[in-house]
Amino acid sequence: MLRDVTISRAIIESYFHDLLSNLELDVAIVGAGPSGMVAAYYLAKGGAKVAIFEKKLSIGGGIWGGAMGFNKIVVQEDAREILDEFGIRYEEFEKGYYVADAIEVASTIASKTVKAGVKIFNMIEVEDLVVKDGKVSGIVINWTPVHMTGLHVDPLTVESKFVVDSTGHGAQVTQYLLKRGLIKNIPGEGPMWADQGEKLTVENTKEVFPGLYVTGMAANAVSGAPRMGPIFGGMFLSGRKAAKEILSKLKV
Ligand code: 48H
Repeated sequence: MLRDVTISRAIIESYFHDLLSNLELDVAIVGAGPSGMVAAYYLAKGGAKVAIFEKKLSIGGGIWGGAMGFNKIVVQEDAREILDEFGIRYEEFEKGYYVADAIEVASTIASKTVKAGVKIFNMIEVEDLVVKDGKVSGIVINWTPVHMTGLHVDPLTVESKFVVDSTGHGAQVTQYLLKRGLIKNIPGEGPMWADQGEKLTVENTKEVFPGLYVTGMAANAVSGAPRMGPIFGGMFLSGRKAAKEILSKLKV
């Protein structure tokens, strides 16, 4: 006979084992959108200990709805090799424009990222940063429902050598540094210009404060670069660039 309490014990023990073993990380990624998951995938493949903290119940960020709910995304030539790396199918619409199914993109990236060794914690919001001696050295986490209900409940802390702000349009994690006066300004993203937006997303993927990287739309918001609409190559390339740079710093 199945015992209800054994089911509960299995979940509690397994979950808290994962939480305890991810309290000290090489890299804590905030946000399980395309740029955050791709960064985590390449970091894990490179041997880093990495976890993603996602405030929503679902992972995938802005991938699922494609554009206006038409669940297709476009990827340009430069990023096609990342679709290939993940084994995501696509069709060439015109030379240099590849179209993929948003559901396949989100689910495949998520699956490969988890299987590469990344632990994804959903329903956990990063509500602040740990900053010591002028360097970001961890994240401050709380249950998303605590934030939603406005309950006064203190958070917990995760230590990490690097934090990646992959929170999308709001650059929510970098905002915590702005609020504390540790960085000067976050201009926010500019109006739509796909070509420039894509190039600048990758260019602006960088360490914006010691220990803190920005990827994807957060990189655009922090640098005031244009948005680009439903083309996702820049998000993938941004995640891969952050992973590459962080891996080389971890090795040093
Ligand atoms: C935990 C958090 C927190 C927090 C937010 O928006 P995303 O998909 O982010 P990107 O940058 O990887 O991809 C952007 C892309 O989806 C997009 O919006 C594009 C290309 N837009 C172009 C345009 O012109 O509009 O994912 C960010 C994730 C989400 O899942 C959030 O829930 C999560 O971050 N998040 N998680 N703690 N404080 N803040």
